[in-house]
Amino acid sequence: YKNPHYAAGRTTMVHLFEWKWDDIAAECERFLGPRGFGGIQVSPVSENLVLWDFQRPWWERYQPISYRLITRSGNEQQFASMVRRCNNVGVRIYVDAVINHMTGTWRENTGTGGSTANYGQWHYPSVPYGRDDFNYPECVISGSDYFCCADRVRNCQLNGLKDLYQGSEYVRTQIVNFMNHLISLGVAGFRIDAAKHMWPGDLRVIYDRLHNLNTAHGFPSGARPYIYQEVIDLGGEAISRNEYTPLAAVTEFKYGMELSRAFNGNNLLRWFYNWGTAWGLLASGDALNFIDNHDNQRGHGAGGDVLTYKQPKQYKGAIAFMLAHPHGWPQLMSSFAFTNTEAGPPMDSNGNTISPSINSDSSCGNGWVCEHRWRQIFSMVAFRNRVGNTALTNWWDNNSNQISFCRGNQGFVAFNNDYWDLNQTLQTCLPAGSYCDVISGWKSGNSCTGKRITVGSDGRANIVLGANEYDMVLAIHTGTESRL
Ligand code: QV4
Ligand code: CA
Repeated sequence: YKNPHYAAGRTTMVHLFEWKWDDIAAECERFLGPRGFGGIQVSPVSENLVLWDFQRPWWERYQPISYRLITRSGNEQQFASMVRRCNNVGVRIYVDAVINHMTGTWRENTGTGGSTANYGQWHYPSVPYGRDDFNYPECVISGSDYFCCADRVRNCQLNGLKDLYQGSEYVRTQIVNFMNHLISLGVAGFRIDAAKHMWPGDLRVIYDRLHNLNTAHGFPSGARPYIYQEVIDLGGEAISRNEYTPLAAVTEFKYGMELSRAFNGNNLLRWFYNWGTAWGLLASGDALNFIDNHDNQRGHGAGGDVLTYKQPKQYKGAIAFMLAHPHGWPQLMSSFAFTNTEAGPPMDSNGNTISPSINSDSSCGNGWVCEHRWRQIFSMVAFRNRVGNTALTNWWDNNSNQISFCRGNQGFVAFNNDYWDLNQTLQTCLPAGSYCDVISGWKSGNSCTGKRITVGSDGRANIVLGANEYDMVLAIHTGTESRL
């Protein structure tokens, strides 16, 4: 369950938060496929409660009312067509599976596909679920429960969301059928929402009943779904993520927190010379790494204090470090712009999501940030694909916030988060030649629109990164996008 089953040479997934299925299919064909992205995490696919009381917040999608595939992102036919079109261009789809609970409010009881529920009666006729399928008697998880009481974290309600009893054979069957239906449609795996709130033993039973990935979508025979479990474990809680790593991969919240702290100027980049398990990170193969996610970019979940698109220079620095560094499987965030932390995606007065528009410079409009279309970010996806499994070597630092390192003889990256310039002759490990920096610009014919770096026969090159430059990163690599 720890292999993302990316198409050959691909390494990175992006969370297209709240995107519609038709728009994702188009984005696979026009951008993500050609640019070498490995996959996409999509927002929850199961029918959810419509919450006009809260002006259709983004979080209504975490309140399932049935397992019908009909949401603001589209219907089942649109979902199936998206998966097919994305797989056809080498981009995998991972579904955010909300299987811990159902809805959490009694004021509204209609779903995005017209299903109804009776929250007070534990009644979800479109599955169907009834009272016996939920943990009972009811209790709600409190803040202190996380530190004392693993059983309450798993058997009580997260935010009052009706808590399913995964120990039941009937409940397991409904969940497994839902997930196997998605596998038959060609998805490559799942994010397990709120995994901490489910018993590892129950999850193991569910995972082991999942079908192999669909060979008609290009997966090798016998391939198991990629599963990454959402467990926020920053230490000190009753539940440890180590209870989940024997099952499948786990979301690594420490990754973005530590890098955000450093790129925010609250820790020195020099200390990252041994970034990895020495810092308490999960083993590389267990980790789904990211800087921000849809929760912590807006103060939900593990909370704020992470870099987001709102601090672009530091954010691009942290993302570049993640993509240049060999540890773990990276995930990028692609957001809609927000000031209100509860607000849903750009929508019309009927609550229909407004599609991103694509500007002439390839950026997005209509309120969509599309971080994945920022050149400094998608160029580093290509960098990571290029350097593959090569080792990190030739770490250099100035005892402060200027660092550089090589990835084998394939790639070189430098960072300057000091308030003074970097101007040094450094070992790039690359074959002698002329390269275009893929951060300040791109290769255009035989010239560079940004910096040109000349690597000598000893592999060394003069590297300049001014403290006041637009970006704090410089990256060069072998392969057509960089080498002249
Ligand atoms: C409110 C009260 C409750 C009360 C309840 C009764 O706060 O005390 O019991 O009403 O009706 C929303 C509201 C929340 C409301 C709840 C039920 O914000 O105030 O409870 O709905 O109506 C997202 C949002 C939540 C949202 C939820 C459901 O973040 O705010 O709750 O969706 O719509 C922990 C977990 C971790 C979790 C994280 C947020 O360990 O697993 O909190 N992260 C995942 C998702 C996240 C999602 C959920 C889990 C739930 O990433 O996006 O929560 O599916 O750290
Ligand atoms: Ca639970």
